[in-house]
Amino acid sequence: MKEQLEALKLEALKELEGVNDSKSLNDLRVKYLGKKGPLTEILRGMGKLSNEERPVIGQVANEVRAAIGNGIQMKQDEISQRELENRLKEETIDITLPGRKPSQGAIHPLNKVIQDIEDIFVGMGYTVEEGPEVEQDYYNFEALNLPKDHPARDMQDTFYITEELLMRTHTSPVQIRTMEAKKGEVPVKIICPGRVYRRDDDDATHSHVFTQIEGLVIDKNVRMSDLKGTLLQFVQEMYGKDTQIRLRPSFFPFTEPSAEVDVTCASCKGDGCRICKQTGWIEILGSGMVHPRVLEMAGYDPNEYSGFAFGMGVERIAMLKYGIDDIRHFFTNDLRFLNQFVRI
Ligand code: 2NL
Repeated sequence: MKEQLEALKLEALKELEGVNDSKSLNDLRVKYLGKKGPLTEILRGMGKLSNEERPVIGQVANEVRAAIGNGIQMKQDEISQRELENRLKEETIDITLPGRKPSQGAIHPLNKVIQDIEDIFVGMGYTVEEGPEVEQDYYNFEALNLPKDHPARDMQDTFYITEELLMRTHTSPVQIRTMEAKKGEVPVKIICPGRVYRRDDDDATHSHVFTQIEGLVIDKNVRMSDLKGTLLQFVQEMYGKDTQIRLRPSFFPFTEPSAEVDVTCASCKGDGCRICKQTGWIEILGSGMVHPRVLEMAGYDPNEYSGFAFGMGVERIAMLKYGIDDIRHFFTNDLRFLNQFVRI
């Protein structure tokens, strides 16, 4: 029986040498170590052995089983290793193919100018407020001292949605809403950027939708000199330290007095050129002291508080800054235009 077991071991190990894949290896395991295999059969017959023989044969049988088992395990490791190497070889990615270069995006010049203006005013202690583009008649006109029969409130110039709802024509309603929310508290020191809408025929300098930034300061003892100093600081940060301003008397229904603000022409430094129509000055914003009736309607006693306000068209500021000759460029999104602003 001992010889039988040794022969079985040799046969199994010899057959193992020829095995080269997982399936044949498994077949071999079943054949020699399986329930119906010769080793199991021999072990089952152990009961018939004498008491002296049983432990001797038992030990040999265990050794044979261990030897075959080890052989199978070593072969299994060898096959697994080879299969892994084959898979790695097959799945290798060719990283020598040149990548596709992503095209670089850019901040839209209009957004860049909005950010720059916001930064300048935030630096002076202002906060930024936003509000709805679809607005109530009250906030867009009535609260700004523009009653229903006012000539400056031409139906022709406004996109109406209903009798009471319209597309805002300026960002002033955001300022009215902010004042209302603060319930008479001071200081109010805000700028309001946003899209506004006017019924206009589009051309090189007009667009029915454009971007406005308005500013508002309300406190005790706010004077016209505060307005002038603030705007001077703004234009010098925006256009350079040697930029000057001049205020011309003007009229808005929501400010009194009102002033139009010019800056020295950046192209000719004030000498006169085509861009400033030989005047040396370029108009960039409208401004004034908040009308007492506007203060009152928004919940601020005009005998106690005063304020200044200003408004500018961002496209116009951007056109002057970057020498853009047609406002429609901002909305066409032609990449030949936009790509010029990748590094601003
Ligand atoms: C312009 C002129 C201006 C204002 C806007 C304003 C807002 C409130 C009260 C009083 Cl809540 N005024 N805003 C004042 C003066 C001028 O804008 O030419 N914009 C493009």
